[in-house]
This record gives sequence, structure tokens and C-alpha cells, in this order.
Amino acid sequence: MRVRVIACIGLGSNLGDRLGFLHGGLDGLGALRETVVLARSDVVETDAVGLAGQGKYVNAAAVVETGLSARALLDGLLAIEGRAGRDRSKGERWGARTLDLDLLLYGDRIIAEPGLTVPHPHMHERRFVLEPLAQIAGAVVHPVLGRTVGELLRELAGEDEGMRG
Ligand code: A4P
Ligand code: MG
Repeated sequence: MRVRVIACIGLGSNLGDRLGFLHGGLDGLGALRETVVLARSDVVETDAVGLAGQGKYVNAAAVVETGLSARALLDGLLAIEGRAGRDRSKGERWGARTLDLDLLLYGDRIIAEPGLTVPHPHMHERRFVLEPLAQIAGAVVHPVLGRTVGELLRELAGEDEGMRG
């Protein structure tokens, strides 16, 4: 039997029935085989980062325990996105989307393969990722940066202060 791993997932939506898509995504995680949702964050509304002129997002995070490999888990996330009507052939990168699921952390594993980078390369720069994740996984350590999710969020807050001042 495969060792079970604690993984962190980020969810976002900024098109259509945003809350419906987000809750559908959370339910979809619970329906993945060999996977149990241990915690879900609150849903937060956030300004879009990236392309200008996008509507606000709703974001959330989840912690799961899974027997799936990182690759199989990502495939599951992409299938959930697909069921939410996301068509990758259309939207621009970082553009509006009905549902986006990112594999943020997969245990303490560092993975750099075609189509799969873990930890998610932008998670530590993004308040919309760290804020919900810190609610449920603040003590989890980022295996590359060696800092907890809570610390990464506080460092981001410090940078914001610096930029304002
Ligand atoms: N991929 C590789 N590693 C991963 C991983 N760890 N998790 C590959 C998820 N996917 C991973 O993904 C492109 C490909 O990345 C996938 O097919 C998968 O094989 P994508 O979701 O189509 O690309 P993307 O989402 O357009 O790009 P990226 O860089 O993943 O963008 P993000 O990080 O998903 O950001 N502003 C707010 N406020 N809230 C948001 O949620 N989201 C984005 C998108 C931009 N601005 C936002 C938000
Ligand atoms: Mg993505």
C-alpha cells in the first residue's frame, strides 16, 4: 500500500457562479479516490493578480490526505477543473477562469517534472494563496524555503508595508 501523504490545494474562481464552482471543487476533492479532505479554509474574495481588467476572485484552500501520487492527484485536479467547464484552449494564462486548482504542497516533496512543479512556484508570493492556506496549515513547512506557511504570509505582509511606506 502506498504511503499516505498530506497535500495542500489552492482553489480559485472568477467567472460565473464563483462560489458554486469553488464549492464544487472542494466537493470534487473529497470524491477523489484514496483521498480524504482534512480541512477547508474559509472562502475569501480577492483582487485579481495578473492580467488587468479581470473580475475579483474567490479563493480557498484545502488540506487532503491522499494515497495518490502527486501526478495522479494533479490529474484529478485537472479533471475537476474540466468538469467546471474550464477550457484551456481558450483562456489566456493567468486570465479569467471558472475554476483553477493548484497543487501547492505534496508532503515535503520537491518535484520538477514536465507539467508538474511542487511546491507550486508562485505560492509564496501570493496572498490569495497564503491567506486561506494559513488558516488551516499555518505550521506546514515549505520544503524549499524552509519557512512555515504562516511565516511566509507574515513576510508578505512585511513586504506590503515596505512598499506602502
Ligand atoms: N502544473 C504544474 N505544476 C502544477 C501545480 N503544482 N499545480 C501545470 C497545478 N498545475 C500545475 O496550469 C497550467 C499547467 O500547469 C497545468 O496543466 C499543469 O500541468 P493552468 O492552471 O492552466 O495555468 P494557469 O493557472 O493559467 O497558470 P498558473 O501559473 O498555474 O497560474 P495560477 O498560479 O493558477 O494563477 N488572482 C487571484 N486573486 N486569485 C487567483 O486565484 N489565479 C491566477 C492563476 C491568477 N490571478 C489570480 C488567481
Ligand atoms: Mg493553475
